[in-house]
Amino acid sequence: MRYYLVGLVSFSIVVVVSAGVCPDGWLHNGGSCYAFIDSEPEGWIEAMFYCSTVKAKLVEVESVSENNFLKKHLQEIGTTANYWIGLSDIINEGHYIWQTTQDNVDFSDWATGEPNDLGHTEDCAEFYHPVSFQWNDAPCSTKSNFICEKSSTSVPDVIG
Ligand code: MMA
Ligand code: CA
Repeated sequence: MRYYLVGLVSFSIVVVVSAGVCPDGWLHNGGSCYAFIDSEPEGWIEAMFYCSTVKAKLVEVESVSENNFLKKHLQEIGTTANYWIGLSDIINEGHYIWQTTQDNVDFSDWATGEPNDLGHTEDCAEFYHPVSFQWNDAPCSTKSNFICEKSSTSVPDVIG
């Protein structure tokens, strides 16, 4: 008597990365999640710290499409408030950089005449409501709304 064990194991796993997922209350766009914080206006440094506590950064706006998405949302919610972004020359006057990543400013959307460092008191950048949310420099101690940004998590989806 002979026994033959014929094993045929066949499997295929196709992993497809589905659309990014954001925590509840965060908006998804282009690989990032955004939280618009309007319940507790903060100075710019406190806004930086708040975002770090939710494992995010004060928003860094690095492209036309990202800028348009954020400005469009601000227009849609009808706010008249200004919103801090993560851009400042607080460390090195006259040299604006994105402060969480220390990235240079390749893309910018300053309003005409900005940044003007009015009264030598303005080192922090914001989406500025009076000029359709183009960017303005303002005193970092001003209590304003702000936007936190973090990467969206991609969820692997086994489909076969
Ligand atoms: C305000 C203040 C400044 C800004 C100017 C623009 C009067 O000051 O928001 O930061 O540069 O307006 O006119
Ligand atoms: Ca200004």
